[in-house]
Amino acid sequence: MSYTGSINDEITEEEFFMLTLHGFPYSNYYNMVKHALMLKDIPFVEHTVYPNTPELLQVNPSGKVPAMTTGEGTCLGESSVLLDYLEDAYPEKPLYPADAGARAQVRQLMKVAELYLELPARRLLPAVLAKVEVPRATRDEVRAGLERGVDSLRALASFAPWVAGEQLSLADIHLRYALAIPKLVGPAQLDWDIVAAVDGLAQWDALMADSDIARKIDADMQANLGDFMAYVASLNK
Ligand SMILES: N[C@@H](CCC(=O)N[C@@H](CS)C(=O)NCC(=O)O)C(=O)O
Repeated sequence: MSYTGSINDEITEEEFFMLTLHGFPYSNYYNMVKHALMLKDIPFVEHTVYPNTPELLQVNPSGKVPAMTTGEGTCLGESSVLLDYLEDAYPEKPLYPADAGARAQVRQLMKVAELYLELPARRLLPAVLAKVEVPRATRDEVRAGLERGVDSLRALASFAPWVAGEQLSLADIHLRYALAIPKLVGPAQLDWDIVAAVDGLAQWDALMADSDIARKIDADMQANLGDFMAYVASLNK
């Protein structure tokens, strides 16, 4: 299975020597890294490539999106690793607090968003994309799994105005794009709206959407929809 659509699937010489984000703009994990790159004003190029393709496997052995090549010969995978790399390599405009305890709380929010909100909801994503119903037992399991994330978010988030307090942090960026999956599958499969389920989340979500960076990422995402759906269709052939 390999997708060959109207995408730039060759790594150019320019991309090889510049920090490059590999993946596709419909991907929420890709977008959390892209958002951090833009917020930190780091020059980068985007290489559009879909999961598990030979081009992506060259730079990320798991075949998952996103991947990053640093321009100095280092290939990296896993979004949280890419985000930490950016903090280490580009310490100007930090997106973690300086205090160790506050940093750990930001990381805790990121973990909670990934493990207990994004990942349980992702189980329903193929069915939502294919517009088919999921068995009741699976939906109940996912809904129960999401409750852990929602309870954690209610307890940990301060929304004052950012999720971890007065400073915008990686927790905000991570949560915005992790939430994309429960926001999509909740109404479609669970008759449930996560944004309404947590006090303060709707206002925070609107605040996060109200920036030039978020608008650019959302526009790029919509522009990629056709290509992404062609990739999804190619998986079922
Ligand atoms: N743990 C990975 C998850 C990334 C992920 O699931 N990416 C999706 C695209 S949004 C993907 O590559 N899916 C293809 C697959 O799982 O084979 C990360 O944080 O980077």
